[in-house]
Amino acid sequence: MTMLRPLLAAMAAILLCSCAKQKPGSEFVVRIGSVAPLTGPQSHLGKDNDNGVRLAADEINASGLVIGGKKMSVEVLSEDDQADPRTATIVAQKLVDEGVNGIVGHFNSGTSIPASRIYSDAGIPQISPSATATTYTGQGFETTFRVVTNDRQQGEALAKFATDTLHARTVAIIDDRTAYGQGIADEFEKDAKAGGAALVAHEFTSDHATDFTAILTSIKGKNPDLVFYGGMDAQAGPMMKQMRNLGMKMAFLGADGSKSPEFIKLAGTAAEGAYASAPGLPLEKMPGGKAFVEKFTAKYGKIQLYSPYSFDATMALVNAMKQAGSVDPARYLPVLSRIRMDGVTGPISFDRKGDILHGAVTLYQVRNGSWTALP
Ligand code: ABU
Repeated sequence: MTMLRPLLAAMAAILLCSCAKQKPGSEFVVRIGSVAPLTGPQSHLGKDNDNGVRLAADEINASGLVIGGKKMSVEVLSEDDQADPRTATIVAQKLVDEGVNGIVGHFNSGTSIPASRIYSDAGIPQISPSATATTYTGQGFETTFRVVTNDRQQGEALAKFATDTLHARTVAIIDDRTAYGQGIADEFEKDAKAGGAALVAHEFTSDHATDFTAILTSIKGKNPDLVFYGGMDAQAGPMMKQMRNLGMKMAFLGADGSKSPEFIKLAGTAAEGAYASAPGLPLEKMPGGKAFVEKFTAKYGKIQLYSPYSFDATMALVNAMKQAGSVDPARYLPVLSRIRMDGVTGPISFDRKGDILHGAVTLYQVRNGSWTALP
């Protein structure tokens, strides 16, 4: 079946003919699907991703796009998957039926994974700017890529930081049972134990919860050196606040889902001192970071998390189309898999699974009300 996949994908692409549509004038349109939660508790993160795609499309269109000798423009088709796996498959099929040429998304691992089968069956390249769960690129699909470091690397860096830098000897873990939250928590747990830390509790919540008093009270009784949370800022912020309200003074460590300005807003003064990781370099150290911040903030306001990556994902799709001289997924997919490109976030190229090559991880702490990169 794995051997047949590329063939089936190519056949599906020909049948669906995701070629450029022509406008009433003479210009052709490249359609890029941008999928993220645009409503609900993660909408600030989803809109951030979507705005990164739109900024890239505006830049491409302003500079004049020619592919295979034809003047083209990029049209962004934004869809709201509500961070919900089932909704994700519905909007993925809708975009396939609309004949998109490529996908930037989805935002969440839990939505990117089920949607990736639909894009694979249709032969449409998908680059997630933010889904970090290892499963996403572990399914053997030729069409599945990401421009962020995965949770194997992130979990390892987090555990090493917990045991070697913070000298945590006992840890408690909470996760939200999503593909991302559970995945990163399991990676952290494995490596923290290997690093000599004892697990005193592993508790579960959901990506809709707001009250963590019961599980925090139970963890408080076990008095760990550190609490690790695998999940998103909408839960991590209130959780941090409730921890401090309960008099829990131990270190709080999250991963990229916690590392947003929204976390600080939700946790208030309790955010001070919290730790989190994020894939890649800090914005100020990204090769195109300074220029990106200026352009993005002027148009959309504060960067939340992954808009530089959704910008790069869009550029990677279009650069592959330019190099292939075609917007036909079957023609540009092989070029995308071998692409070498200097992005805002750093060099973009993929390994055989579709993971970014040479991905970094950075640790941060909230200091004086902002996330500050640690040396
Ligand atoms: N990587 C954190 C946010 C998105 C996700 O992987 O679910």
